[in-house]
Amino acid sequence: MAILIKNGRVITADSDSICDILTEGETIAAIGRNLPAPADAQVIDATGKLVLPGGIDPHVHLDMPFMGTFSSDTHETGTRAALHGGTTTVIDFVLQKQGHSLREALTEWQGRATGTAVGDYSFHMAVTDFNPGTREEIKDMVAEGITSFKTFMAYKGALMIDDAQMVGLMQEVRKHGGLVTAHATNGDLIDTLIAQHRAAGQLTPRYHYLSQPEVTEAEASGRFADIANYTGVNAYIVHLTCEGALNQVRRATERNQRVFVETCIQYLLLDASLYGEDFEGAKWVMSPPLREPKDQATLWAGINQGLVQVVGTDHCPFRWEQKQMGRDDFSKIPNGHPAIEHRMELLFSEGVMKGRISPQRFVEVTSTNAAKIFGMFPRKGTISIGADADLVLIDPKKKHTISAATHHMNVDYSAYEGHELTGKITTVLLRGQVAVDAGETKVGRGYGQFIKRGKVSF
Ligand code: DUC
Ligand code: ZN
Ligand code: ZN
Ligand code: ZN
Repeated sequence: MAILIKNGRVITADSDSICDILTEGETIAAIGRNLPAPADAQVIDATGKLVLPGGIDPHVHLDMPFMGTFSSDTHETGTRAALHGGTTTVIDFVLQKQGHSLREALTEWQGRATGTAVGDYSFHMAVTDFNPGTREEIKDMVAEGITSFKTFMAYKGALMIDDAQMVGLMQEVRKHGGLVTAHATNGDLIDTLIAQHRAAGQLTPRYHYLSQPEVTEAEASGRFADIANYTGVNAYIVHLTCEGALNQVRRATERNQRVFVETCIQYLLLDASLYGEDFEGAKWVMSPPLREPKDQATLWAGINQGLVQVVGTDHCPFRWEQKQMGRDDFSKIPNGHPAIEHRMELLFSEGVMKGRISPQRFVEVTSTNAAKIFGMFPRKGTISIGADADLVLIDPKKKHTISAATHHMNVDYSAYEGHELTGKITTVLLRGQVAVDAGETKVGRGYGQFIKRGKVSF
């Protein structure tokens, strides 16, 4: 089966030209002007549209047991929604249970994702209990194509590791050529502030935000960078939100250390004014919380300075009824918000169409950089001969409005309800198949494949 995409403006991280793309089977077979259509080819006219590499969201939590419930998108519903928004590959988090092995956790996640995912997926391994047994399993995970290891510097008692475990993990991961990532916030400091607010009867969602001030993130980001520098491991900070934390990364670059940085779409576009006096703010209770306009400005600048390489989502949706678990106590609100479906269109509209970032920068931060950092390049993350035919067509002029009434995520509210966007994704290909066209899903449950990953190639 071949598909010929004609006359699109084809954009990669290092090129921008009007041309045709021919796919053959699952991959790209030819790129050029006036390519002839093979007899069996489906022809798609992309005149006036942008053609981009399929999006990669390296930070999603699907069907994840967390804070006494499960995130509400399964691997099926979450990857389907992702496809509608041009994200063809996601990297989901496997969570080791403290006192248990990495293998047990991996088997559990494989059980939920295998044969159900609609879009392509991979896994990070979250190491929540680093001990002599876990140490032995690191090489096994790398052999499985799981080359990135997530750490939590917060959520004590469930997910957090201490600095002793962090050093040990980094040393082991370095030996095997992997990458260590961190949810870099100071868990002890946050837990103290939470306890103080609860003791004072300050229980609304706004106190979630006030329990995680900038210092909690800046301190942990600096500590993570320092320990990574000492061990020499490849390091990546997930969901970085604020100026203080990015300044720690800037400081690391001054000693010629490279620390990769991901921010998430919400930290660029939303701010803490959403945490009002009532419970409505629970929609945006996530960790870290939304920040200030000055932090948004720092993050946009960080993208253009090359300090922030990736824009993900930390997609971790909970239905409104699940959010009610924290109706009387902000610390019990399941942390997370839905975004997997709208990352690309939001960033395109607010970033590219408003002139904050170039189309090529857009491709870098939504796809190419994640493919390189997480060991999937050039199979994923670019448009080149032999690469997977994962392609996104955007009509840059088409306007639309985000609403829970029309989204595909399994959650009954939208964090971006009523946001008006310019630029609509019209067609998405995944491995040479039309996966989404004009709002309709064209591939089914189980079409998504597990993507084995290699080493950093950034
Ligand atoms: N933050 C969230 O908001 N949800 C999932 C985990 C996390 O770190
Ligand atoms: Zn080893
Ligand atoms: Zn996190
Ligand atoms: Zn997360």
